[in-house]
This record gives sequence, structure tokens and C-alpha cells, in this order.
Amino acid sequence: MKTAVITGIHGQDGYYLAKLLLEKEYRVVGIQRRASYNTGWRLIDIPGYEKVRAEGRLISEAGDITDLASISRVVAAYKPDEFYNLAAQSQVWHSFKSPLSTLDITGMGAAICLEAVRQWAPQCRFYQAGSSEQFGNSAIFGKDKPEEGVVFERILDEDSPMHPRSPYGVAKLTAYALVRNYREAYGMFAVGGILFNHESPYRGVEFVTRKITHGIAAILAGEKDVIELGNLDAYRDWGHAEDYVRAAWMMLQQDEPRDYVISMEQTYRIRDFLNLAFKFVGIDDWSQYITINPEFVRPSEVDVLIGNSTKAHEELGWFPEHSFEDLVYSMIYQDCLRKGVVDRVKKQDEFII
Ligand code: NDP
Ligand code: GDR
Repeated sequence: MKTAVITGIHGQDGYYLAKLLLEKEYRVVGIQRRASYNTGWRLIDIPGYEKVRAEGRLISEAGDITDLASISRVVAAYKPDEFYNLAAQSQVWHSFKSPLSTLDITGMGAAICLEAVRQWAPQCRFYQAGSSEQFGNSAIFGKDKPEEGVVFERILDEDSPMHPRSPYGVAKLTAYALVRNYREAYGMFAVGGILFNHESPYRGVEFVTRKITHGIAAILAGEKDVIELGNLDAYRDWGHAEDYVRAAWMMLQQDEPRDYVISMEQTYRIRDFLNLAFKFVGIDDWSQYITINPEFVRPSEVDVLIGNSTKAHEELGWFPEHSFEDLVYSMIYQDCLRKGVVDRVKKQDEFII
């Protein structure tokens, strides 16, 4: 039985990755930092959760990626076959408010994980969760921007320039560079996935997609009147987290360690997401439900993200199974279900929930 260590197992991707690895008969060791509240609400939805816990196939270990002693202790004890560093202060907006702790966790934390693996399990394969935020504003619009659809001069692949526009992006770029360095210096099987935005019904409510679907469900349930948002004109290349963690696993099954861009190769504005989410509950004009709060506008924004995943298609054989419409439908459906207003969602059997 293979053993995998996952940091950040209580986050969105931690849930989907643990589920995937348990289906593949791995023993999964999740590292979780201490919190004053219960952060394990996602994991208990893993099918057969109690059973895999009782069998010792899903194990929780206390630890913090800013603490080398704690990560080393876990790596030395389990000698894992694979290590997935998903832990991060992952909120871009928050990284402007708290830049130093973001650099510490999201940047230095990766160095600590790499070093623990190098010292205690050098044969272990290492995955670092990298981000399209590393690119900053490197995607370039075409000169002629048509009314419908958008033409690009540059969409983002593994060789595109990386000029991050947030402390979070800087921290992720640091981690990405460290992974390459450990690969070159020590011959470690260490890879960086450069993952574009990926969402799901398990997304944190502070990210814009879930803020929207959770907010719409709350409005329909009579709990609130409006959703406060920031910039509605940024473009994001949104996919489904379940597809993206599968790509991470695939990267560690290759003969050669390489970095890959994982994206849907399509881009939409926040207002396009709003249009679709409201449409699924029968509302065409959402203007009365949205207000703009400048507090949510960032000091420097990444205006447009769109990826080119040709390398992942050709070398990994990775392709997404969920469309953008599946993603939005599943998020609004699950949030309305949670709030007891699922009857307001238009029934559309063609989408994966
Ligand atoms: P989440 O924010 O949902 O999860 C991050 C997890 O990291 C949380 O469980 C958090 O713990 C944990 N964590 C934070 N700080 C520490 C620490 N010091 N020590 C140990 N654990 C810590 O993120 P996602 O699941 O969405 O993303 C997973 C990874 O992928 C992150 O690194 C993110 O930056 C990256 N990424 C995500 C993308 C996306 O669109 N989702 C796109 C590109 C990259 P707690 O539960 O206690 O808060
Ligand atoms: P992002 O995701 O910053 O791309 O990082 P987020 O959902 O936070 O923002 C996406 C876009 O929406 C705009 N926006 C708002 N964002 C938030 N959070 N809240 C709002 O009220 C709001 N209004 C408008 C933002 O300005 C931005 O343009 C995500 C994270 O998962 C990172 O960890 C990951 O690395 C990147 O995706 C790829």
C-alpha cells in the first residue's frame, strides 16, 4: 500500500485529493495545524469516512508547515511515497493585509516541506501546489477585441513570464523556484503544478465563486438582501477542483518530474459567473442583489488569466471532466440544498452535480 502525506488536508483540494487517493487504496496521512474551531467539515463527507479512519487508512497528524520539527517528525515516522504540499495562506486579498505571514506560510513553508522530505525520505515524490497568480498580468489581449469572445496574443503556458501582482503570488513563485532548485540540486522527484482557479461546492466562502453561490442561496432563503463584491471585470480561467487534484496525482506518476499548467483554456469575467449562477435560479437581472464595496478591490489586480494546458494534455493525458457550466450548476445546486431552497434551482439533468 502506498503512503501519501497531504498538508492542507482540511482545505478544498485536500478533501478531493484525500478522496481520490483513498479510492486508489493509498494510506493517507493528513497534516493539520491547530485551530480554535473545527475545520474538518469537508473531510467527514469522504465516502466511508468512519471506516477508513478505523482501518488506519486516513490518519491525522498535528503539524504546521512553518515548523520544520513538526513536518520532519511526520515524514520520518511514515517515510511516505508521495508528499503533496497543499497548505497555504491561499487568499490573494488577505495576502495584501498580511503579507509577511503569507510569505512565511506559502513561501517558506514550501522550503520546510522540501527540506523535511530531502532529509527523511529522499525517494519520496513531492508535489507543490503552484498557482496562475505567479504569472501576474502576463496574459495579453489581442489588438482587436471583438464584441463577443476575446482574442489573446498570449495565453499562459509553462514558459510564460512570471511577474506576480500580490504577496501571495510572490510567495508561490518562491515555492515554485525552490522546487526546481531541489530537483536540480538533489535530483529529487519534485514537481510544481501551476494550477489556475479551481472551485467546487467545497470551496471556501471567501473566494468569489462560492461567495456568489452561497450568497444567492442565502438571499433565496431570506437571510440577506445583497452580496457585496469588488471588481466584476477581472477574467478567470475556472475549472473544477476534482479534475485538478487528479492532475496533481498524475504528475507524480510520470517517469520524469516536470511542471505543468492545469487550466480549462477558457476565461470568463466575474459578471459572467454572476449571470450564469443567477440564471440557474431563474433571475435574469441581478443588479438589485449586488453592491460594489471598494474594500474588496485589490491594490493590484490580475486582470486576466487564461491557461494553455497542451503539455498536460500531451504528456499526462489529462483532460477535465467538468465543464464551466457543470461547475456553476453544482455550486449553486449544493448551496441551495444546504439552505433548504433547492426547489428554486431550475432542474437541468445535463449537468454533473
Ligand atoms: P484552502 O485555503 O481551501 O486550503 C488550504 C489549507 O492549508 C487549509 O486547510 C489550511 O488549514 C492549511 N494551512 C494554512 N496554513 C497552514 C500552516 N501554516 N500549516 C499547515 N496547514 C496550513 O486552499 P485550496 O484547497 O483551494 O488550495 C490548495 C492549494 O492549492 C493551496 O496551496 C493554494 O494556494 C493552491 N492553489 C489553489 C487554487 C484554487 O483555485 N483553489 C489555484 C492554484 C493554487 P486550515 O483549515 O486550518 O485553515
Ligand atoms: P483569486 O480568487 O484571487 O483568483 O485566487 P478569488 O476568488 O479570491 O478572486 C477572483 C477574482 O474575483 C474578484 N472579486 C472578488 N474576490 C473575492 N475573493 N471576493 C470578492 O468579493 C470579490 N469581488 C470580485 C477578485 O478581485 C479576483 O479578480 C484564487 C485562490 O484560490 C488562489 O489560492 C489561487 O492560487 C488562484 O485562485 C489561482
